Amino acid sequence: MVLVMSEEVREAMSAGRPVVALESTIIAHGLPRPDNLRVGRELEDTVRREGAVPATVAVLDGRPRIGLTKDELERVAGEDGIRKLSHRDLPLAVATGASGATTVSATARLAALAGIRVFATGGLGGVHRQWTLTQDESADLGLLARTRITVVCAGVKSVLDVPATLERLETLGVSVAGYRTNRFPGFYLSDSGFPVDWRLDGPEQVAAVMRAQDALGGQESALLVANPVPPKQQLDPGLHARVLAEALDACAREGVTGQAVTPFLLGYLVRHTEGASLRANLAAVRGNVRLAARIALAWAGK
Ligand code: PSU
Ligand code: MN
Repeated sequence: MVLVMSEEVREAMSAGRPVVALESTIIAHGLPRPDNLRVGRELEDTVRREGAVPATVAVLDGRPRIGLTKDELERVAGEDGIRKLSHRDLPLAVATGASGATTVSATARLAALAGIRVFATGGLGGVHRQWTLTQDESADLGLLARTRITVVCAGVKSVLDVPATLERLETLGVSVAGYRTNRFPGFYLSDSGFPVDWRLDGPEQVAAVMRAQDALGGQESALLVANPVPPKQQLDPGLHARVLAEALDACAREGVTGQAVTPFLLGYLVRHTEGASLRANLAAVRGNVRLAARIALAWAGK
């Protein structure tokens, strides 16, 4: 087996106990140092407090890891040159012995390979604004169209073209539901301004949808549970709109492209909102991790 599972994850999996996969790109490239290490640990502890086992995913020295030790998490958070790995990068990283943090697409792929069904992140990747010029669409979408996993997220990142991303999710056949809301969440914002067709109101109901996916068969697609950041903890919408417009300008002006676009925009927002975007991002991720643990418990029948 090419995967290396931590002892904690291996034991939980073999006992049928609830496990939640966590991505590592948010730690290595989505959050500023040194806060990122503390957040990585805190998210793992949140999963444990809810009664599930965290499986933070990354690739170290060419070995895909499902669940990290303390030292391994430190490497992901602090190592210079740690790469950002999308699912297409996995064979290259494995064969060349590279180390990298995994995006939603790579984490979902490895988690599914390990038999983990529930996964928490902040905001998904999607269709970037200016898609007609750049064709920049995150690999997250295509991968989730063919991976049977439940992803708890605060919608898609608000730096993206949200309505275009919702259309793509529909075309690709990815099931999407709001968690206790009929509005699609907007990552830093509780409401993206767009509706969502389905609403789920509890972990048991989410688990029932997962069972229905399996019973119906067909395309091995994901279920997105879109869980909004609480309105009191969201980024001020006016500030968000203003700073995001500046960030998009700066991104175009500086010629940032490819994998660097998302970290550039998120970093710009952190610096130009005096950390308010970071606080909203963290509030969203914390809520998602907690909900994912509860869904994993319901799924495991605990
Ligand atoms: N959510 C966050 N912060 C992040 C990301 C998600 O709160 O940094 C990461 C995820 O790993 C996601 C990636 O898969 O950004 C998308 O990058 P791209 O747009 O290059 O596909
Ligand atoms: Mn991209």
